Amino acid sequence: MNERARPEAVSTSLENSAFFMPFSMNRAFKKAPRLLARAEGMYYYTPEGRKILDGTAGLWCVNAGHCRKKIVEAVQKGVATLDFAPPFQMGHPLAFEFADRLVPLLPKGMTRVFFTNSGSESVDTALKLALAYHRVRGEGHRMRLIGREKGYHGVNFGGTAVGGIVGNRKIFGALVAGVDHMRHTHDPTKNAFSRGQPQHGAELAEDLERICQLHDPSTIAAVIVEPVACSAGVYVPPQGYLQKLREICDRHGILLIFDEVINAWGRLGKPFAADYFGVMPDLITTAKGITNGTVPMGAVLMKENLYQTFMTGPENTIEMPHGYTYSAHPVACAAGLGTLEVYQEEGLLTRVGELAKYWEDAAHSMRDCPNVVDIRNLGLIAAIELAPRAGAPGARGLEAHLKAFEKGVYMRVTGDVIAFAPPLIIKKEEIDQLFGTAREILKTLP
Ligand code: PXG
Ligand code: PLP
Repeated sequence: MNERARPEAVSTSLENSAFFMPFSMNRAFKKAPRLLARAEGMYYYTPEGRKILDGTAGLWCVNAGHCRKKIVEAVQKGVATLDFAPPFQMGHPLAFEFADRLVPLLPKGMTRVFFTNSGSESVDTALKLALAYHRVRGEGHRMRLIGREKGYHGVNFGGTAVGGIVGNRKIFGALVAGVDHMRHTHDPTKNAFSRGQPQHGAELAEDLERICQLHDPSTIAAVIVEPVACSAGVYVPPQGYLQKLREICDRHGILLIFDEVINAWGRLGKPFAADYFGVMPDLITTAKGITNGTVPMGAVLMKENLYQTFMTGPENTIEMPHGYTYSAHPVACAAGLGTLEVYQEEGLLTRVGELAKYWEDAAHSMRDCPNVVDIRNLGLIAAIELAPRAGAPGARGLEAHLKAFEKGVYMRVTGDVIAFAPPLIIKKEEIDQLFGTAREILKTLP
């Protein structure tokens, strides 16, 4: 037994814990931890038993609410039946069943599913699929990948490279060659306090045409965007913008990838954002809500023609030399099947349609609070942007986050932007509690 494993060596303080926390202020957190011990429905419970309203669906993933019986039981049964099965050159029934059950929910024309274990893996998988697709078709000269400023596409190399959040990129060197970025679509001078999709900015899609002319379109494999950019601070696409991106991609034979890791699974009131916006990408990356966050899983969804392109060589070759040890993990498939049942029984993939107006009004009622410089919303997503405190950007946002936790609300903060995206089972009273707590905090926050 090593030192750390001995019961007497275990300290109740977290200050010296071995756990290197991801995307966290490790030292500050370990001095003043915020722990969640249990969860049910709309609520987390701390180890002391304090009840915390979940304003962010965990990390934008627990769309059906926490510890749903059907999903828990599906996982329990799944793990007791088949703990693991090798996914390469072997299979298990749930993988095929889950993929086939997903297809009717997908935007029309999307017919094939490649499983991963996270959004980051989905993004890197989709980028590789795009490059390989062109290569297999004899257009291997299409090697460039285009992302967008303020985009978040996870943390693997491809996703970091096409991502557009400076702080997530700058310390990791040159990343992947051949990547370029379009301008972001955020224009507060014209669009501040827009309700839903901003009116101005469709023309920003022309930035893709500029990039095409700079590099020559024949060098570009794919463009990846989040329809609603969530992580960087909730940027809703201007009216007509996504349609224009689609047109430019079509004009030049470029694949369009929608990163719907957050946007999918009912967040906008449709199963997928592609349906909500009426714009069809060639590939969709997703994760999170696919298993209600219960077991890690992601997927890349694709159009039939892409899949068929890979199926053209000799039958005794591996069509896609890519995949993960845990692709289509049986326990994740079980969780996914349980999740789909809950979504369907409760109509959760379209429920937001009924709630969106109430939600929008509640979000925009925050406009008179001190330091609020913008409010953005779509579906069951809202962001309240605060003016940064002089000389201390992010401080006001962080304090709001900490105070909210004290007051029994979990809200996500990125810089000085507060973001809300609760489970889709939220009740109107709970919406009032979320924004009511935020209002109380903002009124007193220096
Ligand atoms: N693409 C998008 C659009 C995402 O939102 C990923 C890829 C990566 O997924 P994984 O499963 O590898 O984390 C995401 C994930 C936040 C936050 O607080 C958002 C994400 C992850 C962690 C935190 O905004 N989005
Ligand atoms: N590194 C090594 C040495 C491996 O053997 C493997 C998988 O077999 C990996 C990385 C990739 O791991 P995963 O398939 O879980 O992504």
